[in-house]
Amino acid sequence: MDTNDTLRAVFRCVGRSEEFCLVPNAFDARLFSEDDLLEVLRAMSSVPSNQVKIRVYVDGGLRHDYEARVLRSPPAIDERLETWVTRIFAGASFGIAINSAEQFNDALATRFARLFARDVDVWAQAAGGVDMVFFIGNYGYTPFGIHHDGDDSTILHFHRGPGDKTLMFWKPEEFVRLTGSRESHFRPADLLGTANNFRLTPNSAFYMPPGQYHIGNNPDLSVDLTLGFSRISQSEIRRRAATDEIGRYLIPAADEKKGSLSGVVDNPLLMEFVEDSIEDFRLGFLSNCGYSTPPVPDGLVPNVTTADTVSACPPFKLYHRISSDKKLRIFARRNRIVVNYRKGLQAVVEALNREALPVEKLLDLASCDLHSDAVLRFLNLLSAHRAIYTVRD
Ligand SMILES: O=C(O)CCC(=O)C(=O)O
Ligand SMILES: [Fe+2]
Repeated sequence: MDTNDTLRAVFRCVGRSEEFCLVPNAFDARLFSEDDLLEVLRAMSSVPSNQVKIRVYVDGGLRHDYEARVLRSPPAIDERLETWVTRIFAGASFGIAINSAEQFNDALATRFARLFARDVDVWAQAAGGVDMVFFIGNYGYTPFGIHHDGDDSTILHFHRGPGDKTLMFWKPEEFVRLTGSRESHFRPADLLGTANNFRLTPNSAFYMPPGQYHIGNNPDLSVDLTLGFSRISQSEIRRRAATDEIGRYLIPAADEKKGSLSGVVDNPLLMEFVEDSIEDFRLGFLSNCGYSTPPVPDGLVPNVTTADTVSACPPFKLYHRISSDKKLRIFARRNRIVVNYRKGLQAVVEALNREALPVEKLLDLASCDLHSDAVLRFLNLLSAHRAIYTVRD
């Protein structure tokens, strides 16, 4: 078996296996290296801070001042992780957790998506979103204690090192018997002898089935990437789809969260609206292989010209549908573009999914009902959202 087959076998556990699966030496730097994390840290520092989900712990405590420091002083272009860590934390024990990291390194997100796109039915197993999370540090025990991530959340670890990580697990009944509670437990030393332990050496892949209490232990500096697949119920899908849709029309006050819609919808018109929203939600989700967040746009400077050849970015595909109001709705990396129906534009979208094509050819395909400037603008929009790229020979 080559490396990719081994890794794909680990992904095939998602939604199918109740057993742990630890594979030492499962991958190498071509899949994921320290450089990928450095890229995430740099990209994070250049987006609005409300788009970043980061927690920074120093000597076991959550520290917003260090969070600001991490975001303000990312690694320089040629700075190594260890040097950066020393610059920021000056030898203190620290931990950084970064959620939704997929948006900050598209090459990395694509490499992982290639591994799970074929084997995980993301709509069935992860409609709650695929979340890429980094755990970085020499924090010892996970600073948020022995915890449970919900019965519907399946997590895979890709442990890069250089330090080892031990992950410790307790069945829920056992945990409650030992601690007298279902709450997180912050004194792991009390329970050490009772855990089921797995040691993740550098480059191990690990599948942890849903539902168990757990904690990590990193005595030495290590970098760990996890992918979480979260299942949600049909009613939760409905609620999220409708909330997403309504949210597009709401301008929340600065101190307010997104609008929310809960409960069963019993108004037929609203129900139709919700069903429509679910279809948009589903296609948007599939266009990003399930990842929760779209990639950070690649600047908005047009770069596709009539001299180029362009391609979709496999395994990501463009999705589209024609709604009852005769709009063409195009889904690209979890962005949505809605335009009046044009046969020519539909032909372009379908062609992009099939093969790499010269832009000239795409302009030809659309020429029945679209001006070439409009097609070029459309291609540049897709390119800015990383849904197509220019093929260089
Ligand atoms: O690596 C850690 O410290 C914690 C990992 C964890 O809680 C998880 O993957 O769900
Ligand atoms: Fe966890």
